[in-house]
Amino acid sequence: MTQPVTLSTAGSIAVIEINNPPVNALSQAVRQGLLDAVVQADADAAVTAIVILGAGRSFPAGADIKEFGQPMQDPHLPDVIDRIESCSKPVVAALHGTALGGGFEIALGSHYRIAVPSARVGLPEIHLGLIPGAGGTQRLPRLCGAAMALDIMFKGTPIRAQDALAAGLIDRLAEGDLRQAALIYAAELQTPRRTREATSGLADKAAFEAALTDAKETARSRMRGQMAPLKIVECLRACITQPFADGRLFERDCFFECLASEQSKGMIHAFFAQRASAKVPEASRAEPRPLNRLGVVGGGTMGAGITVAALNSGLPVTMIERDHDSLARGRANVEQVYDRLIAKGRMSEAQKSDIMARYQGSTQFADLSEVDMVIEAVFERLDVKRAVFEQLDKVLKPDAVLASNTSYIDIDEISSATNRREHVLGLHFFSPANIMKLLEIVVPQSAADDVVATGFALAKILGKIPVRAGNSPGFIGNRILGKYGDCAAHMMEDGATPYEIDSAIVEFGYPMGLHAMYDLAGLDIGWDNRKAAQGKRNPAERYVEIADRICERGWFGQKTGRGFYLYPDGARIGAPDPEIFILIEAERAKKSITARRFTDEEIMARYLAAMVNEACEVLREGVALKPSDIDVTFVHGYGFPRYRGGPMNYADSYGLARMLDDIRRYGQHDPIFWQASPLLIELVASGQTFNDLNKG
Ligand code: T1G
Ligand code: NAD
Repeated sequence: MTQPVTLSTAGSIAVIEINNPPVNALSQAVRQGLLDAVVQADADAAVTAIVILGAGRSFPAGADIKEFGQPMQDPHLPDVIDRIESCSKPVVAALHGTALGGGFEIALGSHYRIAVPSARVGLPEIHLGLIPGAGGTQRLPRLCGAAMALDIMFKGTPIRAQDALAAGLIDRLAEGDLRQAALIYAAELQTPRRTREATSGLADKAAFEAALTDAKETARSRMRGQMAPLKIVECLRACITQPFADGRLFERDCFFECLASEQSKGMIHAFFAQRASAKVPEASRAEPRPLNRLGVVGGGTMGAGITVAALNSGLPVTMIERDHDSLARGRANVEQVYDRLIAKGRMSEAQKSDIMARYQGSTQFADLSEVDMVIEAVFERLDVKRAVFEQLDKVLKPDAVLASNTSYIDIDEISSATNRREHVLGLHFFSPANIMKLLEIVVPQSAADDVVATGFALAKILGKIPVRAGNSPGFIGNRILGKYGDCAAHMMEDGATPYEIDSAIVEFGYPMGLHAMYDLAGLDIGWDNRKAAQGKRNPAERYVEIADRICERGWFGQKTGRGFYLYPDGARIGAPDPEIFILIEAERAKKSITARRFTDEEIMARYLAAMVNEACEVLREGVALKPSDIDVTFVHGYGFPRYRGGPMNYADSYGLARMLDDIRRYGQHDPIFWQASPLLIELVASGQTFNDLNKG
């Protein structure tokens, strides 16, 4: 078995190489190997300096996240790093790939840092509900001050080597081979330089304090309810008020507090769920087809967003619209995104024209004859979509992939308009498509494996988080949204206001409430869908008409200045609308419903029970392959708070038996709506959890 850490010498320089693929995570074996190697090299009189580097694609990308949740084994990383820092000989960390978390903390504990220009460094622990726990909160501010340190730890996004150099976090950029450059650098060095003794970043106390105050406000306003950001602020306060050793111990306590929290468990679950959602049977059975040129039909809200996402990823795009006016609007929708970035100083005119050089617009479907994939985003009407697919069938090359961005329509009803059904799938983006990370890849039975694999390949190119969904009405996300949306409508008709429901949802951790989200997406989409489903609805099932009444008035949300909320003068945040209260009261009166009070707790219990119960049906029917795919869908597409891991992870912590009891209790008043899913009943009976299903 290959040793995860090797020690060799090049002349008088000791080289410690970490080799634990794929990202050199700092597992127990790596920590032990590293400690042993450092002690040995430090004790070796022939050694004048030490270089630490990573084999393969990267310097260590952090602690081994897979070890979290198990008892922490010795040696602990902070102790290993303290030993590196106390070496009597200069230690150089040689960085490439992504030196993140504990990996960057090793670099900060080393005396000197050299990196290839493509390297990136960062402390992304906040994305796992954690704080840097191996000295990062104490060493980083000593080098770059509080403001930059907080920026790095709060954003959690890696910074480029050049920027790290400019901030004094890296001492040199390596030209050519990193190992060679590091050996040359190490040979020049005489003495250790311990970061724990650095003071440059602590000098300006007023600036430090000001940064802490701002950070506290940011934590409260933009990371509402999250523990880790506040703990980071406390650790930086310790950094400037206590000796290094005490600050480091304080950091350790805060780290373990975060590690034990439900929030961290939720975010670690989300980390692995996101990686698991990309592993689908089709992609393991077939290679994707070439994807060098994209076509997009429709330049409206979604077509333009998809075009921007593709252009941003480097793909050339041909957009097709019905007529020249619509095409001009489509191009304007695309350019508007870049013009806003230019206005904010985040893009230059030159960069915009480089990107737009890969854009082509046309009203002729024949101009799609060379594309590898087409994504259709025209009106949500079956007849319009079928007409488009008939034309695509005539002009596309034989191995092109055809995709629809439909929100609800059966993919089979679209693909049957062609003679190449096996080349058709659904690619359901979320608005705004150039921002939202989720991509629901809808797999009809007729789709060929390599077509599905190509959908997942596109997700990787666009930097999207893919989830495989079966071809069932509303797929995973919108189907489940339909259910908890109905639950919210029931509560609204029974006495809760849309604003009370939204405030309970926001309190739970969502960025916005359900009715505010409806107003943002446009109430007309749901209305079109309800009208289309009218004939198919079970007459015995409860139907709330409040939203229909609103739409009948032409109130479609933000785009019409009012919906559930009022948006005076184009406001982006809505205000409660007195007319909505009157409208709801009238609907209650029609059904002789006496309004009653709903607590936030009851609102969320019903809301989440409806969500999870329908999610069980989605699982039972195989529309989703595993519960964690549903978690990924709601965290990255519907605003479910990431620190709760997703609805299925949340349900496991809430207790499936308790949720089943809730559903059965609600079912006493509405047995049709609240039919407990047989899968939920089975899991409770067998004492299993959704996480057991994830493990397969
Ligand atoms: N531990 C264990 N496995 C990891 C891992 C880690 N830190 N990072 C990645 N993997 C696995 C991942 O699950 C996947 O496995 C494979 O590696 C490739 O990853 C003390 C406490 C490095 C930017 O948060 O951000 O240090 O699916 O598909 O898109 O203060 O992975 O193939 O089986 O994501 O090229 C802090 C997390 C830890 C970095 C590469 N570090 N990783 O992205 O590949 S906490 C992080 C990433 C910490 C200290 C604290 C990304 C990446 P599989 P991938 P990628
Ligand atoms: P939109 O009305 O903003 O844009 C539709 C565009 O399609 C219009 O510009 C129209 O000119 C064009 N078009 C219509 N018929 C055409 C044809 N035959 N050939 C070429 N272009 C044609 O609609 P949208 O919101 O972008 O929705 C498009 C699709 O995406 C729908 O299926 C919708 O359900 C789905 N979707 C919408 C959202 C959302 O939040 N808006 C989210 C996900 C999916």
